[in-house]
Amino acid sequence: MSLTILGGNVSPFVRKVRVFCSEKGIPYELEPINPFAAPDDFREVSPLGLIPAMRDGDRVLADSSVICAYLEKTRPDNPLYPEDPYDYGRTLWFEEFIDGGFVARAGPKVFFPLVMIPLMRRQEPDEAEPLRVASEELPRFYEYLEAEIGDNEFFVADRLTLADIAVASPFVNLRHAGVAPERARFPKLRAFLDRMHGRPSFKACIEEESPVFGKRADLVQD
Ligand SMILES: N[C@@H](CCC(=O)N[C@@H](CS)C(=O)NCC(=O)O)C(=O)O
Repeated sequence: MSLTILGGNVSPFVRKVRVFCSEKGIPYELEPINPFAAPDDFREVSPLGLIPAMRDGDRVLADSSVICAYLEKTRPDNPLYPEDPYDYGRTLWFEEFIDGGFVARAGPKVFFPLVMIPLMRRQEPDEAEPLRVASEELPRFYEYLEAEIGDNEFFVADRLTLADIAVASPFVNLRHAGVAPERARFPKLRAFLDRMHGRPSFKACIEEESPVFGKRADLVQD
């Protein structure tokens, strides 16, 4: 069956699914959808009106977590969910920590005001509040991730899983916004992000997005 992912490339949730497909070797097409100006029939595929959604032959599904879970069952090669029940649970936990906790703050409070609103309104960003959030509210998420990655290469089961993809994805948005965890304070998290963003799966997304969304990326201190 031919797989289509519906959504805009700069969404961390769309990127999560695209990287997941790429790491598993699943071919797909990306159908660009702007969720804020979606065609009328988009809600038939995504009843909440959110991206990503997916078409697989005549099957449709929405939500990045749902889509990844479905793809793992229908295309089991190169598994990205661990077999062990606790490792499996921890993989889902990291996905939730990021999607439900971190992105809920970093997206609307940092990425949108620094990147999306200026692009849409063709104006310079008002930096004060998003940079305050970045320096005062995001570090507690970094602290947890720094402790959890420790000296490991991956978050769970000593191998690449959906947990690593879910964690690394929204940090691409932060990088586009010129924001990253301070290397001196969060060296293990930064090294993890460098490794993940250097994988061909993430690199392809970053190279595709950067010309439009990555104008502030040079502000990130290396
Ligand atoms: N839980 C959903 C979240 C999807 C989501 O929030 N997508 C955003 C883009 S990053 C969206 O479609 N926003 C449009 C809106 O809020 O109307 C998932 O994992 O797919």
